[in-house]
Amino acid sequence: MPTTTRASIIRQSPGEYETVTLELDDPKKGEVQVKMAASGLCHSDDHLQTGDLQVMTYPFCGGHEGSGVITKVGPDTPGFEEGDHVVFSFVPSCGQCSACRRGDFNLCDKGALLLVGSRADDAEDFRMKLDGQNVGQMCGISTFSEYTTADVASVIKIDKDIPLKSAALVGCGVPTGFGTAVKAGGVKPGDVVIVMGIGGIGINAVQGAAHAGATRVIAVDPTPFKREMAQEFGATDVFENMEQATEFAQSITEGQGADVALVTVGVLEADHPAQALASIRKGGTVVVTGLGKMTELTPISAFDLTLMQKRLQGAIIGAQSPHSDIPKLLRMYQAGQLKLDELITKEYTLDQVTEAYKDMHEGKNIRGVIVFD
Ligand code: CXF
Ligand code: ZN
Repeated sequence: MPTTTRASIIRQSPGEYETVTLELDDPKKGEVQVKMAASGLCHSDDHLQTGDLQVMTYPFCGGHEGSGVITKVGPDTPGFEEGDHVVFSFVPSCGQCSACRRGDFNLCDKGALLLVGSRADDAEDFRMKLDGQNVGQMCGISTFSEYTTADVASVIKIDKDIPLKSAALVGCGVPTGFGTAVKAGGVKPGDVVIVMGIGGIGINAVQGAAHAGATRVIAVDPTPFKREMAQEFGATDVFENMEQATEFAQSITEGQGADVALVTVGVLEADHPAQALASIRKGGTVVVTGLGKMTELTPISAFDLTLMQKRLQGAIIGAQSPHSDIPKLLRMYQAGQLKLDELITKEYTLDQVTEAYKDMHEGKNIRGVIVFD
C-alpha cells in the first residue's frame, strides 16, 4: 500500500518550490521508509530553483540532508528495523561497486542517477508519484517530504540519544565542509588556510581546518553576520574579499601565500578557482566544493598549475566516506568536539521552503532547517 506524503517539489527549473501530496512507494528490496524529523535547507536545493543545477526529471522533490525514524523495512535490509533513528547521506555508498571496492566510497556507482531521482538500478523506476506521474527524488532521498523511501546505501543508523534536528546536518553540510578541509584539502597542523565563502559548507570547512590544527583560519565573506559566525567556529581572521585575504596570507608567510584555499562559495563563479589559486603558495592546494552554473568553464593559470606546482582538487561530500565518516562526526559531536546545534540559524515548516531560501539569499542563515511534526 503506497503511503501519501506532503512534500515540497519543483515543477521546472528555474522555478519555485510548492507543497503537494505525493504517493510514496513502500520499501522494496534493500530499501527503508522513513518518517522525517528534520531536513536541512542546503544551497544545492536552491540551485534547482535558480536553474544552476538542472535535474533530469520534473516534477522533482527537493531535499538531500535529513534525519528521521524508520517506519517500514523492505526485504534484504540487515541491521535496520522499524523505530531505528537514521540520517541520510546525499551520496549512496554500496560497498560493492568498483569505486567502493577501491575505497572511493563517495564516488559509488549508485550515485550515477542522483539527478534523475529514480531507483539506482533503473532510470524509469521512481519511488514517488504525483497524480500517477513520476517524481524524481533529490539525490535518491528527497528529504523535503514528511515520509520518504530510500536505498539503504544512502541510510546511516545513529544513536537514539542524538537529537535528530542536529543530526540531519551530517547528511551534507557538515561532512562536505569538514572533509573539504581535513580530507580533500589535507589541512595539517600549522597551516594557513583560506575559506572562501561562509555558508553551511564554509562554516564547517572553518571548523574542520581549526580541528586539523591550522594556525590561521582566514574566513572570507562579504556579509558581517557570516564573518562573526566564522569566528565562533574557529576563524582566526576574517575579511570581506579575497584580495584582502590573499594580501594578509602573504603578509604572514614571507610573501608565499596560504597553504590551502577552500572554495566553499554558495554560487561558484568562473573566476573563483583562479582567485583561490592566486592566494596559495607554491605547491599549495585549492579545493573546489561550491556549485554554480554547472555548464560553465573556469579559466585557470597554467603558470600556477605547472610552474608553481599548485594542486586543484574537486570534492564531493568533502571526499568523506559516508558510512564511516558520518558516524565519526556524530561521535565528535557527542564528545563536544564538533558544533552542530550552533549551525542552525532558523527553523521552518515544510511549507516555508521558498521563504527559507529567501532568508538564505539575504545572508540571514548559516543553516535553515525544516522541522517536521
Ligand atoms: C550537491 C551536489 C550535486 C547534487 C546535489 C547535491 N551536493 C551538496 O549539496
Ligand atoms: Zn547539500
